[in-house]
Parts: sequence; structure tokens; C-alpha cells
Amino acid sequence: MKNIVVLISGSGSNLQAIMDACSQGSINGRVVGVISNKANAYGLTRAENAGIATRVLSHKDYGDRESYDAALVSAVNDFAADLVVLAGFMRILTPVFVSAFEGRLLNIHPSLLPKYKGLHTHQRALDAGDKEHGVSVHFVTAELDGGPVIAQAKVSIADGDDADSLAEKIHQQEHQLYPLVCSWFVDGRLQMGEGKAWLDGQVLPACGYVTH
Ligand code: NHR
Ligand code: GAR
Repeated sequence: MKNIVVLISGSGSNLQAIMDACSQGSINGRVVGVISNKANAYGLTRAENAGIATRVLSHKDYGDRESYDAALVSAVNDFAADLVVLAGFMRILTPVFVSAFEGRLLNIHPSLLPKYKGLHTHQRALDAGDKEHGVSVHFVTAELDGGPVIAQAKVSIADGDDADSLAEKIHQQEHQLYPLVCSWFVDGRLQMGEGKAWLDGQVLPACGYVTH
């Protein structure tokens, strides 16, 4: 059984999908700890309801990003993590954190990377007049939203869609895609090497494994 630690800042619906996939046996692992930088994140309640240990580490209690990240490294290590999953975690991580877990650190980002790195992706896709949008799971590197993409799922943008309706469509895809990628990792099928993502010994294309 592999130990998964999930970092959140908010609702934790992706955390829920991963916990559910672990209890159903579709991920060969268990969520051993959930860490939030926000004390009021609803995802903490989800974890408590599932009997999973939680920790709040507020970035406001640290003088700079590096000292926050050092505390975060030791919190994750307290859980003996094999895999670290960012699921709506909203703090940019410095190399202090990234280098401690590189190659076993994943993020889900609500855009078809390399489009729309950073925040407010749904509104930016709408403002650009895009006809499709989507979600990417990638290995986290020091470059924000710049690590190798593992998998993407697309959604179509219809007339009348707004940022909220897009967020909802994206969430539905995320809840399928993120547990799938986590299962690949804990089964030893997924690696990062030479700056690329590898699945079953094959380099994945730049847009990752594409569903749909
Ligand atoms: N850290 C590194 N080094 N690399 C990545 O790819 C990361 C990362 C940390 C978080 C998630 C990311 C996303 O998927 C993520 C990927 C937060 C911000 C941000 O600007 C940007 C991207 C992501 C997460 N955060 C502000 C900050 O100053 C705070 C914003 C807030 O609190 O609302 O850290 O989109
Ligand atoms: C997800 O849509 C995720 O892609 C996005 O936040 C949402 C979290 O939802 N991540 C980011 O924007 C990272 N900057 P959740 O808390 O319900 O899992």
C-alpha cells in the first residue's frame, strides 16, 4: 500500500474523489494525511469524516516562502508520503518543497496546458473566445504549471457558459482524471525522467495522455 498525502486550500472535491477511489480499490493506496494552508477549508471536514489525519499549516505564520515550505516538507514527511498530490492547493511552492518531492509530486490545473498557466483560467478561456477548455494533470517542477503534462481531458465551451458553469464541467472531468493518474503512479507505471512524463516505459506526448 502506498501512502498518499494531499495538499488542499479549499473545497476538496478532488480530495474526495481520490479518497473514494482508494476505498473502492481503484487506487492501490491510501490517503494518510491531508494538509491545508487554510483552517476553514471544507476539504479538512471531508478528511475528518473519512477518519484521515489532517494538519493546518498557515503560510501567514511564516516570514517567507522558504521557511513555510520547509515546515511543509517536514509535515509531509511526518506522514511518510510516497506520493504528494496538490488538489486545489493555492500557494506557489519554492524549490525547498519541490526538490524534496520532485518526481512524486502531482498537480491538477484547470486548463489545457501550456495554455493559461496561473489563476482565473476559466475566465481567460472565455475572454479568448475559446471553443474548448479542459484540465491537465502534471508533475510539479519549480516552474509554475510548467512541469511535464501527464494527462488532459477536454470540455467544450458552449454559448452561455460562464466561469461557474465551466468550473462545474471541469470538476466532473477532474474527478475521473485525477484518481486515474494517481492509480498509475502507485502502480509504478508513471515516472518523471529527462523532464518528461513516462507511462509504461513510453514517453507521453507533450499534451500527455488524452481522454475523449
Ligand atoms: N508550485 C510550483 N513550484 N510549481 C507548480 O506547478 C505549482 C506550484 C504550486 C501550486 C497549483 C497552481 C495551479 O494549478 C500549483 C502549481 C497557486 C497560484 C498562485 O498564484 C498559481 C498556480 C497554482 C496555485 N498563488 C498565490 C501565491 O502567491 C496565492 C493565490 C491565493 O491564495 O489565492 O502563492 O493553478
Ligand atoms: C480544481 O478545479 C483545481 O483544478 C483548481 O482548483 C479546483 C479545486 O477544487 N486548482 C487550481 O486552481 C490551482 N491553482 P477542489 O478543492 O474541489 O478539489
